Amino acid sequence: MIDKQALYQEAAEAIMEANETKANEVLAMAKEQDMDLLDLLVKGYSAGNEQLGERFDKGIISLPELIYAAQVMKNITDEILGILNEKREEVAPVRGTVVLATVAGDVHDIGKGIVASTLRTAGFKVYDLGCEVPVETILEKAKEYNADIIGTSALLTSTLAEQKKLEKLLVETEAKDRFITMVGGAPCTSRWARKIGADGYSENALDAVRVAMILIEKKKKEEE
Ligand code: B12
Repeated sequence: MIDKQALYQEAAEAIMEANETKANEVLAMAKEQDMDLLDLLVKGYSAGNEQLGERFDKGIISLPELIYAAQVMKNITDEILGILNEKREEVAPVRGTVVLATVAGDVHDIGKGIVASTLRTAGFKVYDLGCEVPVETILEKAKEYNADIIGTSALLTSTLAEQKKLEKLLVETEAKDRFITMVGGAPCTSRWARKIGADGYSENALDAVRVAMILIEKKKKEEE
């Protein structure tokens, strides 16, 4: 029996070393021991990803190295989210419908994928529109799927403005009252959310579930 913390550490190291083989070996061990894979993703691989960002920030690693390691992170994230999706049983009744997207000009989609997964686990129906999605498409899809919540992810300071653009579009098209909006991504803060008129913000995927539930309940009460 391998210690959980040791496996989290191995997972983090696999990402920092951009070692796909090691990343897969850790996942295989975790599966064998029937570990919670979402925990492994958040506390293990993602922790390594965070440290990777810090190293890139400090100039310790170059952009090609970041791209390579990020691909390992992306592959293992997709693998884990795939397993979790397969395992997930339909939870009835559905708590609400969420449309999620990374905004236009932004390719960062690892965090959004994790948010999609935790929301699904909590019983939300989630439509993940992918990355680099223009606000017009986000709104169109939210209407098509009759979403309760629109969640946008932005990882670049330059693409944060898209979240503001969405709020503006919602007001201009008189759709603001119809949808709850949530924003996230590393440069995002609760202050930013308040400033642009978004209804909710969360720093991580677990908190996103808590915030989504509170906002849905609040909306239901208002509609009663
Ligand atoms: C991995 C990575 C990449 C990968 C992305 C791969 C992918 N498929 O996603 C690659 C290598 C492609 C990449 C490219 C670039 N990157 Co980059 N990248 C990162 C890195 C290291 C990690 C991001 C990540 O995945 N974090 C892990 C996840 C789990 O965390 P998260 O995304 O924050 O998500 C969590 C929360 O924010 C929240 N959340 C996220 N979304 C949402 C949405 C909602 C609705 C809610 C409620 C919550 C929520 O929950 C998530 C889970 O807990 C960050 C550094 C960092 N520390 O953020 C830089 C970083 C974001 N990148 C940066 C830069 C500059 C770039 C490039 C411009 C580099 C370049 N010169 O080309 C390009 C941009 C390309 C583009 N047009 O988008 C900068 C941004 C600086 C800035 N302030 O604008 C950072 C901060 C690195 C740095 N310190 O300089 N990058």
